[in-house]
Amino acid sequence: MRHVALVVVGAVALLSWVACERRDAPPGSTSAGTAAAPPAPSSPAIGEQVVELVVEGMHCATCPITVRTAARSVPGVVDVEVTMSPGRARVRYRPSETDSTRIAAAITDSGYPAHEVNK
Ligand SMILES: [Cu+2]
Repeated sequence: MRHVALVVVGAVALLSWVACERRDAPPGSTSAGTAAAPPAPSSPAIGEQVVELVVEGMHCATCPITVRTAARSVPGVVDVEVTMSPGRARVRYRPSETDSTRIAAAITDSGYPAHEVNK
């Protein structure tokens, strides 16, 4: 089963995910400097966009990890936040490399039908 195979990867992903939330910074932004008023955690950088997707069928703790892994596998995706209830994926991506349709398709292909919130 997919879930069993993902346990090890999932544990690592979950740890880095939690650590990432504690840092309140997107991965890769290690620039130290002004301690004052860093940008909000998920605010897109210049040239990036954020799309919120409805994700159906998540039912246990590993499901969001599967969804996140699927979305992150899409070239151009920068960061992904997944919540189980409600089932949502907030995806930050570079529109020069991918689009919301491809991201939704990748999540759908992983077993969780996904579509944009407003579509
Ligand atoms: Cu599950």
